[in-house]
Amino acid sequence: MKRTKSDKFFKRAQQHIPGGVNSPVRAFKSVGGEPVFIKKAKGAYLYDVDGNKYIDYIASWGPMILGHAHKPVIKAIKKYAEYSTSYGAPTKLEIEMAELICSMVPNVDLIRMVSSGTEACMSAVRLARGYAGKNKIIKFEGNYHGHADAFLVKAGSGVATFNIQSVPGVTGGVSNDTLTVPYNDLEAVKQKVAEHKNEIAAIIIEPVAGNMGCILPKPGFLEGLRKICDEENIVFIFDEVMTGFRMSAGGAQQMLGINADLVTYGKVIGGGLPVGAFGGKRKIMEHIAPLGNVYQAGTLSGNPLAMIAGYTTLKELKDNQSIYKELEEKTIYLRDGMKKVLDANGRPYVINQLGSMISLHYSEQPVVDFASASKADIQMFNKLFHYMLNNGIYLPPSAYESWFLNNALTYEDLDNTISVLKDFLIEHS
Ligand code: KE4
Repeated sequence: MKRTKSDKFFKRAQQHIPGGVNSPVRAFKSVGGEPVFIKKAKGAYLYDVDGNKYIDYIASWGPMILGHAHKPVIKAIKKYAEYSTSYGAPTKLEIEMAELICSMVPNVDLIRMVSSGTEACMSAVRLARGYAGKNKIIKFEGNYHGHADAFLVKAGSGVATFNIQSVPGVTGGVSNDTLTVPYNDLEAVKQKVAEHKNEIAAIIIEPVAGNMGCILPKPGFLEGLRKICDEENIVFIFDEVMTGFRMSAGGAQQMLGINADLVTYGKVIGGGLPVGAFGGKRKIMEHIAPLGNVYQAGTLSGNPLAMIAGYTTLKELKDNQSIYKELEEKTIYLRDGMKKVLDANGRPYVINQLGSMISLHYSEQPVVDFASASKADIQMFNKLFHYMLNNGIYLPPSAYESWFLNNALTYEDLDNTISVLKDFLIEHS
């Protein structure tokens, strides 16, 4: 597959952009090779600057759940762009967005808009600390909550991809207040809580992990965390930046039947424009400025174009919840098709899937936490990544990422993907 223009753009990009990219995971550092520069996208397909077409399993790392350039979203953005792009003053649109979200997700009385998932998670943790009057937080190895200092301790996504054990610039003072335990290990959490009695303000978790590949919570794990938080007066934060509005209209809280105290959102909530949000119980959210003294702010929070893109996306998801069933059926079809060719090939593998989140690991053991995800054959994944890319299928460029399906994918696209996997396995058996 010819990618001469991409290669040329990558060389030029590195003149003025660190690593030639504006987010590290895009750089192909872990899978090797050079990134593809995208010219446009439509539905389930990306088109690069050399005119190559790819079936898209990244969906911009989650947001494009309805497919790229979804007509109602584009139409709404074009309309609102005529009214100017930002005011820095409250608008009716922000009220409608907050009302829509609170009507879709359980257990959120008040919600604050921000411009990224990092901002949402960072603000939720500050709020939990301000509300509880305690300093430490527990996060899980391999979970990624954005690049705020407190989260860059044994994080997933790009931090795991680049195997960065400790991030320069994150001070000991900050990392001392971030306690980490293995995902799915309830006993380890109980022990950590006992070691730090009355010091822990919050437990923050990806209720379905997506930043070390897709990893499901074991039965009873989240329920056990809920019980610990109730008993120990700890704020339970669901990081639903990835799962929110993707697992179901009500996100993981609704799908898994667990109530968090605070929930963070991103990705789908903005329909591809920069939006994050954090929300939860009134008694906690009332500590956020200007109601309370936990300060949080943002010039472009609630930006009208981002709001209308997100509102249009969420409204379609709320009014057509069959989309979630369609997406899950497509993901299960892909899972079962891949299983069939992988079983025929005989090489050990694990596929984790829930809803429209899925990941493939070349592993002989179940992948239930960061340690087991790291033991998988990463090199084999990297070979698969490039084989797929050269055959017009764009997977996330890291073994430590979930794949994201969008509802514009057809069963023909899925069959194509399964067939290319089969060819790969024949060539690499
Ligand atoms: P952003 O600040 O990138 O909008 O969101 C941070 C974040 C928070 N929480 C979860 C569960 C997330 O998955 C993310 C961001 N996800 C990564 C992909 N795994 C973003 C891709 C990137 O870093 O470019």
